[in-house]
Amino acid sequence: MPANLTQQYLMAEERFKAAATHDEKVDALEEMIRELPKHKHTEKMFADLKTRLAKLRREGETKTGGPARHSSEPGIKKEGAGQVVLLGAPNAGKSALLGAMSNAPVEVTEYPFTTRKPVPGMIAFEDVRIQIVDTPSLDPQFQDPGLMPLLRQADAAVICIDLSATECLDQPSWALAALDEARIDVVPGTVHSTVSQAGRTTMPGFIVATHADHPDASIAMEFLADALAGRLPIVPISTSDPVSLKAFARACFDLFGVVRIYCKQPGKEADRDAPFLVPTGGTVLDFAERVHKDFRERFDFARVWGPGKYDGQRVARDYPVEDGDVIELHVR
Ligand SMILES: Nc1nc2c(ncn2[C@@H]2O[C@H](COP(=O)(O)OP(=O)(O)OP(=O)(O)O)[C@@H](O)[C@H]2O)c(=O)[nH]1
Ligand SMILES: [Mg+2]
Repeated sequence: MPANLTQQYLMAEERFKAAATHDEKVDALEEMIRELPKHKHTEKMFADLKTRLAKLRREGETKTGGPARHSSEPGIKKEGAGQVVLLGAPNAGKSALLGAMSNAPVEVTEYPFTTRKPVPGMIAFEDVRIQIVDTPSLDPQFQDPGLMPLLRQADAAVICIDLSATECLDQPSWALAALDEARIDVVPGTVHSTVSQAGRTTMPGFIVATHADHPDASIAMEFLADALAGRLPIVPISTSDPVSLKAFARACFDLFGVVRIYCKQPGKEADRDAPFLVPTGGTVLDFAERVHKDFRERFDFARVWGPGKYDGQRVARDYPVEDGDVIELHVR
């Protein structure tokens, strides 16, 4: 069966042949990859095009002594409770996930290499906003030079794996290998992102398994769990399943290791709009300090409302706070 190349593909190919500069060649080749009909008979062509693109991008890098173009600039300004960078193979569903949960101007297509620069967006977990950054794909043959620097300054990483992809079981190992090469360890739990003396970054994260609505997704999930052997938790999502998206938002929030505390002024209702975030295991004094920098010094006592407490219970400075507590501060 012929490859049945489309007019758009052939035009991109003409553009590639006529390209005079390196950037024009990369642009045209990226378009050829996007426009190539994807089926069994074009698999080899697809692989060849990707190899050519990787080679061209490497050449661009050596000539200019740095990333030629489309590189992710590190340092997206952080907003909300924390910043989570979404990483993953071309077409894994990174942009679709952020698009389903926010107003971020992501581009979603059925073709690989669609996202060319990082796009931040704000998602909600209940009353907390979390910043998610969509990124250009992590490709085994080519890595955007700005991607790992961008990741290093984030609070957490989420690796996107497509449960409907034939190579879904290989995706985690090469994503983790690319991270290892960049001296980044993504670990389960709520560790805060740190850099060791040897220059290795450790940050919390998990795997988000997309396309959970695919007919073979549950069996793929079982194999994926076996392949990961508990190294990272897996959160399955489908962009069409709001319950799974909510679970994703909670999993992101849980990475930050914080609890939500609501401030109440004497004689008034608690301010439920904007909780203060206090590290898990923190005390009333840690909360007081977040309300006002002088309150650590001026703290007298506090009253607490929350599950399992007497309403308005009087507590001292070392009282451990819990998620959802309402606290009224009394200062000298
Ligand atoms: N059915 C289904 N389709 C999905 C899901 N997530 C993503 N897709 C589809 O998968 C395709 C690729 O999604 P993208 O979000 O563009 O993938 P990406 O990882 O951003 O791809 P690049 O930017 O090229 O790296 C699109 O056709 C999406 O509509 C999902 O949960 N279920
Ligand atoms: Mg994308």
